[in-house]
Amino acid sequence: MLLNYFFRTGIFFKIIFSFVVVAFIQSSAVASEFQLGSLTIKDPWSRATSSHQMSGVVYVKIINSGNHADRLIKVESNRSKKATLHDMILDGDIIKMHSIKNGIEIPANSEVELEPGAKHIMLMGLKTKLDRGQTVGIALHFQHAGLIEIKALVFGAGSRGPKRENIKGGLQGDQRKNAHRNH
Ligand SMILES: [Cu+2]
Repeated sequence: MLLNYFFRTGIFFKIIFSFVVVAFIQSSAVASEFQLGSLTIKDPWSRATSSHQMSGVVYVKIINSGNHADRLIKVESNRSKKATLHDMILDGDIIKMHSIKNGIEIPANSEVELEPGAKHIMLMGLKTKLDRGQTVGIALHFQHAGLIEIKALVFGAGSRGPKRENIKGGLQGDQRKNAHRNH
């Protein structure tokens, strides 16, 4: 029997192993770069939420390699009832969050990073909680470049993002100190 021969020679296990390797490479290589005309959408990420949290947050870097400015005017998500663009401002000693009315400008030949403590995408009215390792579908609407759908990878609750943490790793050092911050 052919199958018996494979078992005896170990080829069977080699084939299975190569499938496992391919599956692993595919799952760990979650696309972190998306292209829309001269815009590059890089490393979109989110944070895990607990079941009583009604809102979530998404961060992303947007690089404009073109000679014309563009503007992120609207966001949507498959994981929440509503998604909005938010910024943080210091009001006395208190950091407050407010929605951005006219969108976020992406100047020509430059980049804008939505990151903790600054501009972010707010997911309002989460349909289900966000778990680490999941992805959040986000639609970004640009004034000139149009629409692109991206996937943001969910990191741990107190994560400072892909630059600072492996998806499988826990909180470390100052990540832990910042863990109470939601934005
Ligand atoms: Cu917010």
